[in-house]
Parts: sequence; structure tokens; C-alpha cells
Amino acid sequence: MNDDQLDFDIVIVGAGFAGVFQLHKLRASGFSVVLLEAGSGLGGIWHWNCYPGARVDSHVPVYEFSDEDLWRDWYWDERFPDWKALRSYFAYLDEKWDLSRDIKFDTRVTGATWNEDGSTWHVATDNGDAVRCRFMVVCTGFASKPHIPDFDGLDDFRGISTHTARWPQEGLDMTGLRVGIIGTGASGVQVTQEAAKVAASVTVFQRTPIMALAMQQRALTRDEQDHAKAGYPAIFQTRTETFAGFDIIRSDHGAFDVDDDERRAGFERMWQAGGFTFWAGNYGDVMIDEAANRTAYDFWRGKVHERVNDPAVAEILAPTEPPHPFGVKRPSLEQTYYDLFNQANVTLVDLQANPIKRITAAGVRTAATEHEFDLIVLATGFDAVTGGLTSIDFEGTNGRRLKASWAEGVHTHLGLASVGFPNLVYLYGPQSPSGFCNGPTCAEVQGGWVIDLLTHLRDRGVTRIEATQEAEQAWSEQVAMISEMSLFTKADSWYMGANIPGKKRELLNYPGGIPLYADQCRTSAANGYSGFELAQGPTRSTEAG
Ligand code: NA7
Repeated sequence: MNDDQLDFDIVIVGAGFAGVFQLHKLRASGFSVVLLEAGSGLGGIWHWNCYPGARVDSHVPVYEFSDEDLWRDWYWDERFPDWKALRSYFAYLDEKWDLSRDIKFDTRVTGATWNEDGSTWHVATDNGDAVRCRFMVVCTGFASKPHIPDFDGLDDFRGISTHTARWPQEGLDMTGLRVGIIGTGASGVQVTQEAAKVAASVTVFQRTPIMALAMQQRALTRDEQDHAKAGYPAIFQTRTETFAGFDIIRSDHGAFDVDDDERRAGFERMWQAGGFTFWAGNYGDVMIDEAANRTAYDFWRGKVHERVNDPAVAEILAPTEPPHPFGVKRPSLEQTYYDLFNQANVTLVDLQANPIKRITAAGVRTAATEHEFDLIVLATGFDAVTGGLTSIDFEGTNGRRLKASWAEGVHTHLGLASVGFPNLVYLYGPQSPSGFCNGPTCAEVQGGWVIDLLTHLRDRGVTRIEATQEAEQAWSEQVAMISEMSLFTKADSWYMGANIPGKKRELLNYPGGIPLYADQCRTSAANGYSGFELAQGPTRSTEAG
């Protein structure tokens, strides 16, 4: 390779929904593209997540691509598919879109350096491969960096300990084991439901109660899916018109527009619909008005208390006073979670009353006692939204580092690009709707915009694009302004970066919803990509293209 040549027009990082969509579309548009993926297979988080019970909280058919050529012949077995079904879906995508031929697996991008003279990125990987490209599209998702708390003594534990996202790919049988599960987010709830079926004992360590909603899981037949497919185009359209990219419409009514009986009946209908309906389809003011929010909380609490026999345990799971408003920390979906606490082999430890002191050789020592385990499951979440990006050592203009640049808080334009990092776009990143948005919706809405952008630049011979300082500032102000109007700031959540010690507390995602977000992306494009500086630089050719 000589200095005038690039290896590829575009390097994509990550083979989850966002990355494979980019690969498929960019290749079809004639770009030379390679996708670098740290894992050994497709799927992003669904490559890593294989703990028992791992499944998506989005219902069929919203968690798949809208391309009819895909969904026409694809069938799911359950309304909320598990990780095995999702891996099969990615295998199907590979077959239909012939993805793997342009993917380098087991290749973790460790750093990338901007070369101003050539308007190129030089990408470094952990296996020594280096790649030179014009543009980078980083699709590392919001949950690619597991968070393992700094517990004293974690290395002393003589049993097995694993983070949910690093569950052994060959499997780990919990039958007959004494299992400790730390964390009660979506992963903790799911793994607890499976552990309770087979383990000798399950001890759940809860720091903050999860407001888990009824999944209302059920099997799906091929016939009913064939019948439903006539409505898929409308569902996929609706997905782009709702706040969170689902086909669930929030009510036009406020919680107090109706009387108590009618409100309860409304809540019950949402509950029976299952999934995120009670969250995304609730009364219009539930996410912005604390009194309205409290009515939803109290209904949810009543549902939990109906199922848990011991009132003291029920009170820990669903306290009289909410730890934070309902829905401002991500709810999980559950099937049997609350019933399990009636089983003799399941114990709940309230870490508020009884914090973890240290991990010992035998298990977990809290202020009150030592619990002995064969397996400790760390369902402790992720350095969400930014962790995947800041784990890569991006060096932009004048030696600027992305991680350092965001140390005092994130700043982006459209949640897609940052000053000092030309020709670099990231999908599902900070200040985009990502954390609030159904994955495939975001992959298509944001991803489609990126494909149009890259095509526009190529067609006009533009070799350098960078967000402007003014645009970045305006976007950050907009995110801050909308978040002040919401209740999101009232919880210590990964939405707020508050789950990681030392991370700046701020709303990490765009809280204005998909339609408003997409509108502003479209306006920028219609104005020749306002908020970005476009320049024609030196011409380079690719070896591949
Ligand atoms: P989450 O939702 O971030 O949950 C992590 C859980 O781990 C949560 O209950 C935390 O309690 C708990 N946690 C984290 N650190 C500690 C320490 N140090 N001690 C005790 N407990 C701790 O991660 P998930 O993997 O469940 O889900 C991530 C996303 O994936 C989810 O939102 C979906 O979008 C899919 P806390 O609530 O912080 O008190």
C-alpha cells in the first residue's frame, strides 16, 4: 500500500443491528467497506448475551428490520424472542445479505488516529491489523462495555463469577448450585427467573427496586404471523413516528383527565397488553408530571404486592414511597420474577439496609452476614452509551482524544459526530435517542441518514466533514433543555450516567423522541448538512474500490 491509497472507503465498527445495516446498505451503494467486530460472530449484544433467560424486551415484529425481503419469510417462535432466536435471525441476515465476507471477526478496534494531510483515519486493532480509510462509522452500541463494580475481594472468590454479558459461550449449568445474583436490572431479572427453576438456592442482591412490567409472553404460530404480516408495513411506519421507536402510541389523555375508576381500567388494559405498553403507551403526562407518574407507580406497586406473600419482602421489591418516578429508569419485563420470592430457594437481600462489604473466598459478605455461593452472577450493567466509544482511543485533530474530550460531559452534533473528529460518525451514541429507542428503529432512522450523508459527500467529491462548534453547543443545549422538562433527571440510572462511579451525571440520550430527532436530521441534510463543515481535500483511491 502506498500513501495515495486507502484500504477502504469506510470502516464500520461493530456487527450488531446498526453495523450490519450499514454494511449492507453502504456496500450496495458502491462503497468499499470492511466491518471490524470484536466478537467471533454477528449480533452485537446478542453475540455476547447468552446467559439463561436473556431475551429482548421488544415484541415481534418491532425488533427486526423493516425490509420486506427479510420479514416475508422470517418467523419467530415467541412474542419476545430469546438470545438463541436473535442469533438465528442474525444468521438469516448473513444468508440474505451475505454479510460475513466483509467482516473481520475477533478483531477489536483499539484506536484510530486522524491523519489531516490525507483526510484519513488509521485504524488499529488488537490483532495487529491496521486499516486506512476515509470514513469511520462506529456502531458499538450502548452496552458493549460491561460494568464490573470494584468490590473488595472479587478475585478471592473460589467459585465461579461472571458478568451476564460475559457468560461462557459454552454454557454454565446452574442446576443444584448456590447462586448469588448482584443487580436487578433487565439482566438480573431474566437470569433470576431461570436460576430459580434449577438452583439449590438463589440470593438476589437488590440495591434499587426494578419496576418490572408484565411481559405477557406467549408462543407465536406461523399462521398468526402470516396473517399479521399484512399489517407490518404500517407497524414499521408507526415505529418511526413514536417517541421510542415502538408501535405503541402514548395516550392523548392525561392521567387526571379521567376519574379514578377509568384510570385504573386504563392501567389494567395497558398491563394486559404487556411489554412496554404500560411505559410507552401510558397517559400522556406520566413521564412529565410527578402526580400523574405517582398514579402509575401505585398501580404497578399494587400488582407486585398481589403476588408476593410476605409483605416485608413485597415492600422491599415495591416500596410505598417510590425510589424515583416510574419509568425514568428503564423498566424491565418479567414473567415469574415476583412470584419467585415465594419460593423456599429464593432470598432477597436489600442492599440499602444491608450493603455488600466485600466478596470473600466463599461468597458475599454484607453488613449482616456472609452468604456462601458456588456462582456469583454480576448483573451489574454497562458503562452505557459512551463506554463503547471511549474504550477506543480515538485521536482526532491536534491530538484531541475523544475520551478526554467527554470527560466533563458529552457534546455532539445530532448525537452523531463531534468537533475535532472529522469523518467519524457514531450510531446509537450519546445525545442521540439510542437508550430510549428500540434498536432496529434507530439503526434504520439514524443509519439511513448516515448512508445518505456519505453518498452525498462522495457524489460531491467532499473528503472532509466535521461538526461545527456552534452546532455542537446548540445540540447540547437542546438536550439539556428537554431533559430539564422531563423526569429523567430524578433517578440515578444509566440513562444519567449515574451507574458508573466518577462518570459525569447528565442525561446521555436525546430526550425529544424519534420524530423530533429525525426531523432535525432531515433539516440539516436539506440545508446541505448544516451544522457541519464540508471540505474538498486531497484525492485518494481505494485498493478495493
Ligand atoms: P442495568 O439495568 O444497568 O442494571 C444493573 C443492576 O446492577 C442494577 O440493579 C444496579 O443497581 C446493580 N448494580 C450496579 N452496581 C452495583 C453495585 N456496586 N452494587 C450492587 N448493585 C449494583 O443493567 P442490565 O444489564 O440489567 O440492563 C442493561 C440494559 O440492557 C437494560 O436497561 C436494557 O436496555 C437492556 P442500581 O439500580 O444502580 O442501584
